[in-house]
Amino acid sequence: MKTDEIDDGLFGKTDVKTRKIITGTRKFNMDPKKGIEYMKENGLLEETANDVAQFLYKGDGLNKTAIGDYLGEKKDFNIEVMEAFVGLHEFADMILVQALRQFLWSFRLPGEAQKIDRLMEAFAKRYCESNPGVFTTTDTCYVLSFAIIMLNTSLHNPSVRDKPTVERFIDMNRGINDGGDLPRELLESLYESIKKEPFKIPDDDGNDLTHTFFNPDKEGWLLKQGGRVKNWKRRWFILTDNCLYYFEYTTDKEPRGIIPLENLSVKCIESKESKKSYSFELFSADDKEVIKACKTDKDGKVVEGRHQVYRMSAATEEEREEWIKCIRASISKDPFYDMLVARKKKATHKV
Ligand code: 4IP
Repeated sequence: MKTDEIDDGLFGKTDVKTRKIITGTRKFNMDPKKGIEYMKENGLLEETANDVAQFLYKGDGLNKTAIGDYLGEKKDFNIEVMEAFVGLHEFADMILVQALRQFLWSFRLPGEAQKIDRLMEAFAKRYCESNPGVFTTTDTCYVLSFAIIMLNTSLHNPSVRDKPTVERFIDMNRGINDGGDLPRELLESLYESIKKEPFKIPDDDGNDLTHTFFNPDKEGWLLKQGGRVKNWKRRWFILTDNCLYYFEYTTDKEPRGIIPLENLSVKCIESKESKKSYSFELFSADDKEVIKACKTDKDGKVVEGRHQVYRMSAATEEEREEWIKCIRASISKDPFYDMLVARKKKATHKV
């Protein structure tokens, strides 16, 4: 029967195509570059950045971490695709939080500082083009976007106890509109939106935006060994803003010591090397040097620390692992903070 034959033919053809799409999607999710190559070779995608961007934007069956990895690559073609991808987002008449929600839902933001920077720069540019007159410069939009993401962490991460008020949020963003202030109503509406509803991010594997790349904040009791006198003291430690603060009591306002983590590394210490169990150590590349840190001496004076290494001991293996993980995350996000600080200075004219 003729009709059946045609149907069969079409069906057969579609089947092959569908199978190829499924294979391409699987390949993409395992290795984005290979997936795209496969799609191109099989005529499922054209060679243009626009076509690839459309495919990623549609995202059928694609893993959002893989999309983020592909978009974050530094190669010229990937950057072109990334720009086209950002251009497919419609942000006109959206307040910044809405636009950010939409954008951060379309792929998983990669963890590397340079990649985050490129993607967020493109986002800020697109938002400003679609909403002329809201911000004076792209830098303002960029800086405010991160202020919002950090606000999301502070308001919704249970380990951050000190929840910022709307007034603090407004204060933190003073001067970022090319040296001037943003309208109060705008900042209030952004604050309220985040307070009411935290960001949702794709592929939720427990690492949502309140945990990844910002404030892997942690606090808790640890034993700390002295610098010159090697005795052990129980201290309350707080990890925040790439610094470790330690206090005598949880309620103390002033820390006994502050250890900036910049240029330091952390490692696990085997029990045979330390009298204390579950120990770990902060050390610098040059282990003969004294680590840059400050402490309060017996008379209450702030003096420089005298440690070549800082050795700490946790109560359990899990606690030790958690501290090491959080300290490492805090150290590795550092270049990103530097970039953000530089941009904020530009936006507030403090360069
Ligand atoms: C002190 O011993 C404490 O362990 C201090 O810790 C430590 O300073 C001192 O190291 C060490 O001598 P005593 O209490 O017996 O004097 P904390 O300040 O937490 O009480 P760090 O630098 O570890 O804070 P040195 O390097 O100052 O001697």
